[in-house]
Amino acid sequence: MSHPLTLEQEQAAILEGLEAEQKFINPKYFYNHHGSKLFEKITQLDEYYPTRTERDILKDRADDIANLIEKNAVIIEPGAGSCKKIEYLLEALHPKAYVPQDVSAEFLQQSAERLSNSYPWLKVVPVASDFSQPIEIPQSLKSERKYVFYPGSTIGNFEPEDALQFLKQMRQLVGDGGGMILGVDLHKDNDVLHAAYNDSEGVTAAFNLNTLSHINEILGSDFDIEKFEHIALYNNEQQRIEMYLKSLEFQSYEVLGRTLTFARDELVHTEHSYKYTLKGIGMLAERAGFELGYSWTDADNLFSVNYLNA
Ligand code: AVJ
Repeated sequence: MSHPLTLEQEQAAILEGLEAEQKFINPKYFYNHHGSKLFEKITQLDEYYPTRTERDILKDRADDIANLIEKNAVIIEPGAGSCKKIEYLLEALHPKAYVPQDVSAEFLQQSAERLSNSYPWLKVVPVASDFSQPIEIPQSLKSERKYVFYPGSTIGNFEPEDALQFLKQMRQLVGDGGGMILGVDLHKDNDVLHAAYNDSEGVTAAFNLNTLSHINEILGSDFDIEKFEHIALYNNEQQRIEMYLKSLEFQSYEVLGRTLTFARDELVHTEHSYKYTLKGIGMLAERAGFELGYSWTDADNLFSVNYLNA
């Protein structure tokens, strides 16, 4: 089941990133309580198109998506959190069971109970586990048709090779005849992307800087968020948003017996958010043992919801 890191292991992993030649902080440190609230705010910004665009595709295309999926199936959602997005599809898909997985056991339990109450006909089977562990499907559901639901372009946070490994795992999980519903943000005009990650209200900046507050809690350090600046730029060649925290001056900190220094203008990497073309999604799907069955997009081709057939 779950294998959370000990505090010492977690501190060591963070320090390793801060002592690397190219300093980095794992993007999972965006999401403490405050960070999750900030992300919620991001999803409501005019400039941040992915969340509302995906929602509209899921709502408008629910019946089309359902046409490709067998009724009374098992829908598995890795990193399901609030379990909100599956609701756009539940009536149309009419699965037998929904298996949301998340690291946060308590939050997951609450979300699962809310869903159970709203959909009395649905069997909700929450699985609290670490992301590094394979998702365990209850024995009683193993022989049913299985589909993975992975919305939000969360796959964009993986390096391409890791995205491939993840899809291969999902392919194995659903088995022959199963499939996957995958939300992926699309490669597009640089200005639109730039605005989405450099919003005028500074919410994304606060979200990025909050990682320092979060790791301060874990390390007992006192990184001064006033002395860092949010940077987000689109790398057109690599088709990814790159986010960094830039040190505004030379800084030195004593952390757990180590001395950490930041040069003026030094960048600490915090996130990659890869954008794909439909062709790229098709190639990735195939390498993972799926075939791209269908892609639904919005009228402006900002975002895609894809059905991958196992
Ligand atoms: C949750 C990973 C999809 O990449 O757009 C939002 C996170 N980072 N603004 C994304 C994020 C900066 C988001 N994902």
